[in-house]
Amino acid sequence: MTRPRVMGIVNVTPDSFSDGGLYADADRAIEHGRQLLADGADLLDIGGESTRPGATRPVVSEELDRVIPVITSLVAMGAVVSVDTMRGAVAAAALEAGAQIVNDVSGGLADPDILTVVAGSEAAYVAMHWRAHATAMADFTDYGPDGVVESVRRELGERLDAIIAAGIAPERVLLDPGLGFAKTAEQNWELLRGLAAIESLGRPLLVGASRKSFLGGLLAVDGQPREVGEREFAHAALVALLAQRGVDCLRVHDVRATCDALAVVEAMGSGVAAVGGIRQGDAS
Ligand code: PMM
Repeated sequence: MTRPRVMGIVNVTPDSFSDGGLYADADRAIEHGRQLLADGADLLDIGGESTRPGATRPVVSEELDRVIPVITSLVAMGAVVSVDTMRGAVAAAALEAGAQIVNDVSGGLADPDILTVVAGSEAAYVAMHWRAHATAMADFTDYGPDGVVESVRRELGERLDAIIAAGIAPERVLLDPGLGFAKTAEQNWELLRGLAAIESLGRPLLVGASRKSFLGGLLAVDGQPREVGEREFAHAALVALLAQRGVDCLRVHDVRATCDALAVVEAMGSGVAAVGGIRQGDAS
C-alpha cells in the first residue's frame, strides 16, 4: 500500500465555507502555505474562487490577482503547487507561474478552454465530478434510478473521454467524486462506500472530504451541525479508512492531523513501530 499524497488547501478567498477570509490576503496565504508544508503537505492547492453552495463567482482579473502572487511565492519556496480553478485563463497564468497541477472542480465543463491549456502543457489534471455552479448545484442532486455511484461513474467516464479527446494523456489525469458538489450528505456517504466503482475508470483518485458539511451533519447535536473548525477528528478517521482503500491523494485543511492519521495507518500496515523518529522499544 502506498501512502496517499497530502494536498494542503490554501483558499485565497473571502468567502470559502471552511476558512473564508482567513487567508484572503496574499501574505497570510503564503504564510499558511509555508506552515502546511512544514506540517507535512506533499503539495499545495491554491484557489481564488469559493465553491460554497450559493457563492457568486469572482471576475477573472480578481481570481488572477488572488492566486498568482501566492503561487509565485510558494513555487519559489520549492512547493509543488496545484491551482484550483475552473478557468482556462487562470490555469494558463498559474502554469506560467510554476504550478504543476490544474485542479478543475468542473472537470472541463465550466470552461472547455481549460482542457486546451492543460493539453498544451505537461501539467497533471484533476477532474472532479460536477454538475452546476455553486448558485445552482443544490438543484442537481437527483441521480435517478441508477443512483449516485453509478451516475457519477458514468458522468466522470464521459469527462475522461472528453479530456483524452482534447489531447491530455490519461496518465496525467486524476479523478475525484466531488463530495458536496450537487450531493446530499447521504449521497456523499454512498460515494465514499462505492469508491471502487469510480476506481474502475482506471485513474488515481483524489478525495476532498475535509471540513465538509456531511461531516458536520454526522456529528450534529439536537439538529445543530458540528462547527466547521471542529470536524477534524471525524475527518482523520475517514483519512485512515481512505488510505486503507488505496486513495491516491487527499485534499485537506488539517495537514498535521491528516499526516498523524496516515502515520498510524502506515505503522499498522507495515508492522513497524519506528515511524517519524520514535525509537522501537521507547515506551514513553
Ligand atoms: N472541494 C472544494 C474545492 N475544491 N477540489 C477538488 N478536487 N475536490 C474537492 O472536493 C474540492 C475542491 C471545496 O472545499 P473548500 O472550500 O474547503 O476548499
